[in-house]
Amino acid sequence: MSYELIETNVDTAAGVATITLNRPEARNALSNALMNEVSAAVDVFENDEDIGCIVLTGKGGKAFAGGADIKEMADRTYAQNHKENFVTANWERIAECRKPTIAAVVGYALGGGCELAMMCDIIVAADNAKFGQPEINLALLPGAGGTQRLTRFVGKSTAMDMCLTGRMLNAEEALASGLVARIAPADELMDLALEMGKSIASKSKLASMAVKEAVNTAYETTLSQGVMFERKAFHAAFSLEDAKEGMAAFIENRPARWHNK
Ligand code: DAK
Repeated sequence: MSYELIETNVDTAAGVATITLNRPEARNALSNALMNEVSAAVDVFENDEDIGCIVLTGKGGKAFAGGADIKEMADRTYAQNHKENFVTANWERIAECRKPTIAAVVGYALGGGCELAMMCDIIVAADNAKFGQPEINLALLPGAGGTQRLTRFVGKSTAMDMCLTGRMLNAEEALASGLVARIAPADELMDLALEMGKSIASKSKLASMAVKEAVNTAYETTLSQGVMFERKAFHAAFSLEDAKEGMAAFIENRPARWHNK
């Protein structure tokens, strides 16, 4: 598959695929065409049995993504948004990916860029990262889940601060608030993300998918319903050959060999 606005790379031995947003001259602004390519790449990697984790990053060192492409959006009308239901599937595709995803954020993750990072399962950030929802400065508001996901990550007060004033969180603040899982110097971030991806991909892929589904359920339901979901998933895990293998390998004091069954 060939792309114009993203680059993809697969480390077959590690089981990790990387998608790199590739419009550095526009701070990787998320045009519709670019998002279509991201979506297509996720389709490919989700269906590739050898891939256990997808890393999403941005090229150029200055931005993960500066947001949706403002130049492309500027002439849209309410009627057009309403008619076309301007929440196109390509924006939610990464959130719907069943395999684990990591956003590796160097520089700015603003507006749709922050929203795209939050659609991934884990965010890791360079020490120069800046997260923000500055749509208010355009007299807009976040349109790809920002008000909802950010509030769940950082709480109401910080989400309101960011969305109402446009203030950005730096990497340390993002780490402290729980938006980000780990931070690293900018030139070491991809190594960290790929190492995490390799670690995730080295586990049973079916078990990873079950974990992802269960953690995400915490965002969609009450505690007791979520615990019930987890219990059912836990019970079902015993039907996996991999779970039998994992426990046998522990008892026999040897490395496990996953068959993803
Ligand atoms: N869109 C288009 N072009 C952008 C851009 C963007 N979001 N961000 C940067 N660029 C372009 C700049 O226009 C400039 O282009 P030229 O002038 O060279 O042609 C080039 O990238 C370099 O930008 P700067 O000179 O500004 O670079 P700096 O490093 O000084 O600053 C920056 C980088 C990212 C801090 C700054 O460019 C900036 O503030 N950008 C805008 C940030 C912003 O307001 N983001 C929110 C956009 S609204 C939805 C899905 C998503 C969304 C909504 C709905 N649906 C599916 C319904 C999301 C909305 C948004 O993200």
